[in-house]
Amino acid sequence: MKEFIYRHLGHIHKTDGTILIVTIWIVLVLAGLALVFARSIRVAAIVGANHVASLEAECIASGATEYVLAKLATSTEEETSVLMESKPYKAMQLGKGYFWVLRSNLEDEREFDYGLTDEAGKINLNSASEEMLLRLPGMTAELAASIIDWRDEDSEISPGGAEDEYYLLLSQPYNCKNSPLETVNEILLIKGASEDILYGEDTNLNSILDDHENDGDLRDPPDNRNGRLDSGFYDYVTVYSMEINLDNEGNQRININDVQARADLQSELQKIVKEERALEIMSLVPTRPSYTNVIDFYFSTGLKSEEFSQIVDRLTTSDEETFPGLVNVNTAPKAVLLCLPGLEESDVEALLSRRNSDQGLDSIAWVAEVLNREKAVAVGSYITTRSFQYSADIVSVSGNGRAYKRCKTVFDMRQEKPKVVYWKSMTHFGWPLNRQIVATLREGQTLTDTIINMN
Ligand SMILES: [Ca+2]
Ligand SMILES: [Ca+2]
Ligand SMILES: [Ca+2]
Ligand SMILES: [Ca+2]
Repeated sequence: MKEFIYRHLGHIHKTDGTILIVTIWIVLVLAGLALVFARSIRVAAIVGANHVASLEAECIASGATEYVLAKLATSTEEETSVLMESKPYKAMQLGKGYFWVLRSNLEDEREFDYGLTDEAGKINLNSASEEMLLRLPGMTAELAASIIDWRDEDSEISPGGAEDEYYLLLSQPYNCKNSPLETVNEILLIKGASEDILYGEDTNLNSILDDHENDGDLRDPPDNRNGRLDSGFYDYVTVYSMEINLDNEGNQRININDVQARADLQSELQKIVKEERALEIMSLVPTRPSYTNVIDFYFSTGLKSEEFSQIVDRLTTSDEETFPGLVNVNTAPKAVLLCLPGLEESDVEALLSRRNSDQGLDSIAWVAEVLNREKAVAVGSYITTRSFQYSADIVSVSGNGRAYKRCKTVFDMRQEKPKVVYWKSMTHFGWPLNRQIVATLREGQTLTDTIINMN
């Protein structure tokens, strides 16, 4: 009996132990599950919050695009310089977030610049001559020749260039385009082109010498660690600049090479000078004129500078409806002016110093005053003082600093209502502004002027 009781008790104890262990396991498993759930809910919450932040940044970027469109739509002819001002494009608050319109500062690689970029202040890859392309910083003879072959209709290979024969033998073959480039980045498809040539050391395209762009091979990109930003020609080229061959009022111009237009030219002259003077000028116009451009007309007829500046907008030497790629001499940076045919460093310096005086720049007449006859006529067919296309490098950030977006948008103002002709996400190039901005927002603080102005 005793034995039986002991055995039974023993059995009871054993069962208790098992229950305890099972209970502990169940508790452990439940606790584990709770932890797993908590974690996955936390992850889901973070993912959700990040998604919301990402949408917020996207909305701010769209808002910024509308803002630029509205600015362009309400600007008048005289106000185009206002468009270039940086103030309205720096840390603009929209909802809880912010946006910037970043502009490459070609003067100083340590300071950010903001505002719209004038596409007419660049060299147009579709209309520039090989000689002009060759003058771009970092351009190679091979690439310049290949750009010409890429855009010309024929299949004749120019020296150093490439047509179908080259492109069809690539491991991923494609045809030579034989028509104009539609985007600047299309250049990367052309023989001899590379991101290295196009962007140089400025791989995040902010025109600032960032730490990783000046540390040699330590971090990407490889750079020469010389303390200077050796950038490519990306900032100096476009495919968008295009102007209409109408005067500032939208009227048809007088083609001074058209024999039929003599009477029109004379009456136009009489609007600005006395009849006697008009006849004097007309006596110098040959019966079959063939002026290279309006600057050629200016020198050939001995017009006075003030006469020329009053009439130049009314004149043309071409029946073409549009001119692709005219360079706006009022906005083009030095490197672009240096690409104009026949100009030397000293000519460009003279142009820049005259331009800085900011007087009488409303027509190309001022260029004819600064350069000698030969040089002025040589550049006369490539220049303008008007711009119809602007681009905006928009950077937006959510109010909590958790997400940002960057996009490049090109606006065309040839019609009454400006329109977007190009849009591309640039977010993959990374956050281009000072990191302190994002860090501050992440800490839940608002941006102070000190942080906004940090470079
Ligand atoms: Ca071709
Ligand atoms: Ca950079
Ligand atoms: Ca590096
Ligand atoms: Ca460098």
